[in-house]
Amino acid sequence: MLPVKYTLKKTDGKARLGEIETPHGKIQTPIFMPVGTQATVKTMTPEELKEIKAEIILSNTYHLFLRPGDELIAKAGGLHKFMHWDRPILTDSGGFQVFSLGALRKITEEGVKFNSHIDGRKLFISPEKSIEIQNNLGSDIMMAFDECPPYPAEYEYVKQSLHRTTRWAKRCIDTNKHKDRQGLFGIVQGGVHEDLRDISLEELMQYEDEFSGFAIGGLSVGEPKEHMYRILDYITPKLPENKPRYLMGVGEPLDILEAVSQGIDMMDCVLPSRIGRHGTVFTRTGKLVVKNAKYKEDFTPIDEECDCYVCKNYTRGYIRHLFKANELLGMRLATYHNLHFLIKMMDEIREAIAEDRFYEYKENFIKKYTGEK
Ligand code: PRF
Ligand code: ZN
Repeated sequence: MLPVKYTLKKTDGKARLGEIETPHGKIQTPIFMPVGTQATVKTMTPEELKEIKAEIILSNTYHLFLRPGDELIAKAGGLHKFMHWDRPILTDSGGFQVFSLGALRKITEEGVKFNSHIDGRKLFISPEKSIEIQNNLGSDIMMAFDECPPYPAEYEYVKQSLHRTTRWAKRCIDTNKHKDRQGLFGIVQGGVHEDLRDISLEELMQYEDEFSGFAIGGLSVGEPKEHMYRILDYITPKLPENKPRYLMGVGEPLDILEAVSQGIDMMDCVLPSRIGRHGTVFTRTGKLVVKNAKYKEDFTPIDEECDCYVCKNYTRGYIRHLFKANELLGMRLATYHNLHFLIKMMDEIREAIAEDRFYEYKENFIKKYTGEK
């Protein structure tokens, strides 16, 4: 029996309402997962994450392996205990982070050699090593160690790379020593090519029974939006119906709506917290740069329609002042509101699917968000 179980509760078109059971509790899908790269969702305490109803967070193998080290975290009793978060955690495998951070890296069949972005140390991560680290962290959901080719990339390269990702996935399955308490997701690659996406999925399906879910990787890496939407439309409906479907690294409200309408169940992105720390906030009528001078004497909340702690108690003018004065509270308030915005949006999406009006919800949201008449 796999430790992570998916129940499909209802569909509305291709959109899915479901529930995922993990060793640290249940989560309702479709869901957005805040990112806590360094064993912390930047600026947020776990209590605050619970206040905004975060159900699961994501963390990173690559960063925690480099610092403080997965063995130290194992000594502390695992990642949940170490960071004081008792709800589900998903860990990314390190593949993507090695490729996007390590300037100097060498990929071979065995794994990836790279230099630490912190102190330049020569390091090596293989599929086996990635799973050993994730086993030490004790996450509920582990990701297979994959290669995410850049965009653009040669067709032949993407093809060779996806075959290697399949071989690596098998090695990940064989290494997992906590099959009873840590689920493993396979990652479909293949870039912007339909035929390559088919091959990747078909190869991974040899191990269907060993995977607790399937992710779509290799998107949102700089390709035009139409490519991402085309591939999502093409491949998502082909993923197994009885397992969660996770689109990696996507968190723009409009992309979330598109992904859900193709049948995606899980998403994550650093975007809401990152833009928040730089003074940009989501509102129902689009993003707003609260740092801008035009909000100097604006004593209304970030978003009139938002019922979060920040919008109930603070004004744009005050938050702008905090950013201008380089006060840390500005970053905290903006992050809090942005994460609340996406989590609330997912709540509304689930309610809309339950009531067979998701596509109407999507259309209304887009109209308002983009200012279309
Ligand atoms: N692979 C892994 N993590 C990821 C990606 C991927 O392709 C992406 C692509 N958007 C984000 N995070 N392992
Ligand atoms: Zn708010």
